[in-house]
Amino acid sequence: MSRREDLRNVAIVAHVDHGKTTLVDAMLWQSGAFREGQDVADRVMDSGDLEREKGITILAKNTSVQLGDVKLNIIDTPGHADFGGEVERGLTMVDGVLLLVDASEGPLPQTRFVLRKALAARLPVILVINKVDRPDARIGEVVDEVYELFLELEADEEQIEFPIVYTNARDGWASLEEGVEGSDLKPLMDLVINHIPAPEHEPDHPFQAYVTNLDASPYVGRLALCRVHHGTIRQGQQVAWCRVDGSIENATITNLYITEALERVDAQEAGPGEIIAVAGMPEITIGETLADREDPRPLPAIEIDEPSLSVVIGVNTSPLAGKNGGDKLTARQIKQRLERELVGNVSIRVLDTDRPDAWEVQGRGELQLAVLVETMRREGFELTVGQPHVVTRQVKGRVHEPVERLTIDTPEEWVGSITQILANRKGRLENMTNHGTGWVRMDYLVPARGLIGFRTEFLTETRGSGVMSHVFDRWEPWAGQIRTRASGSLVADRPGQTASYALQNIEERGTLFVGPAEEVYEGMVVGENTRSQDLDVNAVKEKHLTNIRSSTSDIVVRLSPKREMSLDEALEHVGEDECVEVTPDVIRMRKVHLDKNDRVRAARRAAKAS
Ligand SMILES: Nc1nc2c(ncn2[C@@H]2O[C@H](COP(=O)(O)OP(=O)(O)OP(=O)(O)O)[C@@H](O)[C@H]2O)c(=O)[nH]1
Ligand SMILES: [Mg+2]
Repeated sequence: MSRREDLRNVAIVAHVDHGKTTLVDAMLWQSGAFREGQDVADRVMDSGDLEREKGITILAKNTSVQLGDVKLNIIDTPGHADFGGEVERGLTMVDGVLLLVDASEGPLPQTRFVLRKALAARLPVILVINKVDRPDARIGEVVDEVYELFLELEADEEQIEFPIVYTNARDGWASLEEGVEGSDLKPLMDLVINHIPAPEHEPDHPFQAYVTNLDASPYVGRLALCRVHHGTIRQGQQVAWCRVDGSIENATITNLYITEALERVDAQEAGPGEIIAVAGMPEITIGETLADREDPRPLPAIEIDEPSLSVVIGVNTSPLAGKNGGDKLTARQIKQRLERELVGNVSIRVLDTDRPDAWEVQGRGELQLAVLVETMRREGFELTVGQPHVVTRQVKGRVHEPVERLTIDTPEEWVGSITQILANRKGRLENMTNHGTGWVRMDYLVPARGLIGFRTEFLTETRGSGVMSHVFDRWEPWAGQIRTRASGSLVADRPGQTASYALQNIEERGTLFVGPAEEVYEGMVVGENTRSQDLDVNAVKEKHLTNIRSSTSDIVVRLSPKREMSLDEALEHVGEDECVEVTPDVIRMRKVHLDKNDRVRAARRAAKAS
């Protein structure tokens, strides 16, 4: 085996918001990737529209910095559990990881997930304790918790001997000693070069590169992002393209790029260990291998975790379809768009349903599916999206369902009520730690089903102060019936424009999702009923006019502000017999069956079936 001592490939992995992208930013600045005074956005790697809006990373991206003679390729991965597929793929490109842990929050569910994957791939780990500047930092405890996590994940001795570095990514410094402030990130960069192994390759091995990601260029079309494992590739070269279906085709590398800081630059050739982007194969997809024409050796496909949640996405069937800004309304357009998504997004699946205008889309979680729907909505699609369901599978003849690991941080006073709610949702308390700060951390295993709609209830219960996160953990036998939402819906009983007077009466029943002068239709959910059953309401009734007509009487009506629901919230909220109408302008919740009689009939059928 030979080593490329002039190269290092590392991925940054962590729970959401622990500071990965901020650290990459600081590394880019300090390695001179930008000119002094250059206008660079904060967290420049989070370049997608939705990424900037939500303040989270959604797609893994690679960048590089030059440290003396060594080129360091860095893969910034998303920390949100729903995008775990991106992390799993990112890990196949690198020779080690920086495991980032927030100095106050400590290891959380996604920390466990990414560490488990890194250990399984036998990648060396550098522990980065970030945000050491936080006033509530508890560095010593957090380090202990990380050791415990390694033990729980059955790391062997070699793996447990990881170096630790303490950082303040926001101010851009690292230190090898706890409690000692550093001046720059050099200690971290040196550690990376010394501890992360240089890429290894066999000098006589025929060329082999593995496709782990896709991108598109307006000039050359589809780009395949690959890690070269062995051999060298040149611009214009003929290669064997080993496809996922097992076939092997000839292809020409029309363009070859490597990454320098944030730029993709033309390269004449690239050698073993390098991360490259190539063009020339419009249908290339993730998991394929580029190999030597004379001696093609495909690499085995990476196994990534199965989807655990599904939603049905179909054409907008509401009476207001086409009136809210959408220009992509047909089943054919939706189908083509979903097929396109499949190409670059290996952690989702699309299945046919018994309807020609709706498809079942499976993914890792509500946010991942919501991001897809949100992206489509911005492209001008109108859709009907059903309630999320868990994906089940048969194991030894028994139905199994996904179980999630849930971590909750909450002020002490709400522990009782949260325990109660999670017991109803079939959660099992695994561990409870009282930090002595008035806050308690609880670790649960809960069927994924039990978490649908939980976030809203949890936030209401803790007056918005609680923090929760969860990630897929295992498959377990079906846990039996779970009743998730305690409240019913307030359902409009006729179409028209909402009137303040009518809404004022309805408001006494619960919370409104609509304000005055909004278009509604029969079967649309206009609010949440405090009671558990649904209630049909007239939201368009005008005040009965008296003889003396007062034009101001309507204005005097004071309504509490309606509850605005984002797409993810709406998806969490809707019940079994409800769905979400998604258009570029508005998001509405509605009954699957809009007509009252149909609804009653469907409910009777459902009751009989269960
Ligand atoms: N106090 C403090 N805040 C930090 C530090 N590093 C990052 N942050 C803040 O933490 C927040 C999240 O930072 P990101 O870099 O987006 O975190 P991330 O890990 O990339 O998040 P995801 O990609 O969504 O998983 C931002 O508001 C940062 O400013 C730090 O060292 N100290
Ligand atoms: Mg990030």
